[in-house]
Amino acid sequence: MSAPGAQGSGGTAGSPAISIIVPCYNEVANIAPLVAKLETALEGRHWEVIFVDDNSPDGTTEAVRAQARQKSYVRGICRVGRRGLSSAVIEGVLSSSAQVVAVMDGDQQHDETRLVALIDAVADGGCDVAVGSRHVEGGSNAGLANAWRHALSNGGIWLAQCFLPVKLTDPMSGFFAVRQETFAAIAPRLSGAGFKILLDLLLSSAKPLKVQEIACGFRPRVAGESKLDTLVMLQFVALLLEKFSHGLVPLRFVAFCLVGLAGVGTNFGVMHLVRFFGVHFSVAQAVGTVVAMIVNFVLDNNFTYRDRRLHGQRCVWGLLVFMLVCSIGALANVGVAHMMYAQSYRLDEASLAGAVLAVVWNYTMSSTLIWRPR
Ligand SMILES: Nc1nc2c(ncn2[C@@H]2O[C@H](COP(=O)(O)OP(=O)(O)O)[C@@H](O)[C@H]2O)c(=O)[nH]1
Ligand SMILES: [Mg+2]
Repeated sequence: MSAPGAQGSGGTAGSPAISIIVPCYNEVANIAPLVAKLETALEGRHWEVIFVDDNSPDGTTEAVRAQARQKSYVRGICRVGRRGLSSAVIEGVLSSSAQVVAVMDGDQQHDETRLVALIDAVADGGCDVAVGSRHVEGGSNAGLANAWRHALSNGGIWLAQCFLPVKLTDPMSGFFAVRQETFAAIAPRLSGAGFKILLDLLLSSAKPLKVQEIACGFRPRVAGESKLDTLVMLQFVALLLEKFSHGLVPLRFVAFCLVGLAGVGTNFGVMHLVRFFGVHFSVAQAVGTVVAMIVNFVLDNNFTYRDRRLHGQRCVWGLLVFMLVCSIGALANVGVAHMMYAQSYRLDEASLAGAVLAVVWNYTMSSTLIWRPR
């Protein structure tokens, strides 16, 4: 089989044989240099690059459009009111009609000179996914910002390897190639949350994917900032949990429960603070509950449902509905616990059953009434 997109084989009519999918958020200074690098790396191939930008405030969208106006092989998808690396990649890949897609970061950290090797490894039929690895001989992760990032990366790799059905030295890599139809077939089962789309792909495939690793360097960032934060790390752990439980524990539910725990802590802290000023327990507890609900709403709006975040008036309306939903949840909690206790269940069993019911109720209502999928 000849290389995909080689001139004379793929021709230049119709869609390109290769799509490079680049998720990007606030990468304005990196767009034009990356396109120039791709032009050199993929010379002689019939390719396109698809930037998937989440309406970055720094002008990334305009930078992509400026390139696309001049170059037919540059395309851009701009998502409004959405955030997320993995979901951006999914939409980019699904918008492609190429034979092979390659995913890479938009900050020039991935070594574009390895693209051809990744693409050809997949197109030759030798593997389902070719992964740019920083941990096979010849690879390097020297571009990680500091010792903390190295430790995080190594810890994440170790954790991911415990769950993976295939042997892989760098499951956290964001640089890989795969046949478009392979990705599209797995897409409905992908979790789509967080940063780790390769891991999501490998864990979501019905049959283990054949993987080949290709040594690859990882450069330091030259412009812009990393978007990896605590939430992204939590999303990574939740992704593993979701996949390990075969979808029984959805990622969003794990996040919702974690936020709920923060709410319990808030309620407790505020109640004690208010009591400190000599206020009656019932009043102090009521103040603690209201503050906890507001804190929970803000955390859920920014983390759990970050991709469906409410703004402005919808945010105020959402908070009111959230407080109503949680109040009903709390009543149901007390009611069920009381009923079970009256039927001679043990105190902690009754209390746990009430709490579980309330969490499931709050989660279901929040997901359907407040943060509806758009
Ligand atoms: N569309 C989109 N791209 C994102 C988002 N978060 C990160 N990215 C892009 O994903 C790539 C990797 O992110 P980066 O912050 O560099 O991660 P790091 O290399 O692990 O520090 C970069 O091109 C980012 O611009 C997001 O929420 N939406
Ligand atoms: Mg980066």
